[in-house]
Amino acid sequence: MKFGPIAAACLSLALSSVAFAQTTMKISISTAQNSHQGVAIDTFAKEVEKRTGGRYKVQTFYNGALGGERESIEAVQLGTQELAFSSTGPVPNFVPETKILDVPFLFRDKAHARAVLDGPIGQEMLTKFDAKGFKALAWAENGFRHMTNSKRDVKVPEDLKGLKMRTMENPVHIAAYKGFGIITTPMAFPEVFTALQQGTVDGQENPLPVIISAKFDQVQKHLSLTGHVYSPCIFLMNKASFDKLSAADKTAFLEAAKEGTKANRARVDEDDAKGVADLRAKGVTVIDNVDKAKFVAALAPVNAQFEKEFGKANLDKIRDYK
Ligand code: EAX
Repeated sequence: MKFGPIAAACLSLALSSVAFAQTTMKISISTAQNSHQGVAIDTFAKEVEKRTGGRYKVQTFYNGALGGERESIEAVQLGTQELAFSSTGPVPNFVPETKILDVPFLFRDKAHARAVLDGPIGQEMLTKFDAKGFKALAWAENGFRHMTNSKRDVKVPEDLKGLKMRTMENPVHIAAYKGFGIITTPMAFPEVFTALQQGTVDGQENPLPVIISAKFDQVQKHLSLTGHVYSPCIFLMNKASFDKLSAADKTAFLEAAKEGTKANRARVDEDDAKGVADLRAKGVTVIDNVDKAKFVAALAPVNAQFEKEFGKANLDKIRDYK
């Protein structure tokens, strides 16, 4: 069929008006695209575009391109960035109710942590974000955090004494690590590799997926599988941006986040399964038989503080959750 010039003009106008119907939003992470966090936002972005019929497109940014986690969360709260995917490290500065999740040795294993977050305790906690200008779309996962440093093997808590360690900007972590005698330096994640390389700090602590994707084996020779804290991640959206969505699109964003979390958790499991062998092959000394009871005992004074701050009953509710 041949189009006359007028028909062709109408067609191109109609097509271009379809193009105008698409809204682009930004989401950022502080790790590389090839990581458990990268796969989370890539899946999320794909699912949003598919589930909204292309009405929404999510532009993905990696490696702290839009700033560290705290800056990105702040930008989402202000509305200068619609979305962020972040560890809960800096989150207590915005939503203090989440602090309890950072208490060391609170979770038995990933299955326990995922069950708590996906169950009533975690779902109720997501509602606390609304009053602070966020829509928390879904919990996701960073993983169990382990200690790395450039100085020495860490087999017992005493080996931590005097180490200069980078920490997240998280009050619970800072108090706990001081309890080990660590000299703590809170720092945004994008600065960590350089700080380790230059020796500004001796070490840091992160889940295997982060240690691997950030290539910390290039600047850290000692890893101890302390698993001292379980670190969730979270999909956050600016509340006003979420509220403007139609009911169907709200569901699309929430479902897309759930798909992102599924892919994220699968990648954490993959990285955890092969991470130690990979790091050993790269010359990292891995202490994989840490006596956790000794590390728990070393934190007894700090834990007494946490029980006062959060309530023993609330901590036990999480600890005992099946
Ligand atoms: O990308 O700041 C941190 O250590 C967090 O684990 C972050 O998610 C790393």
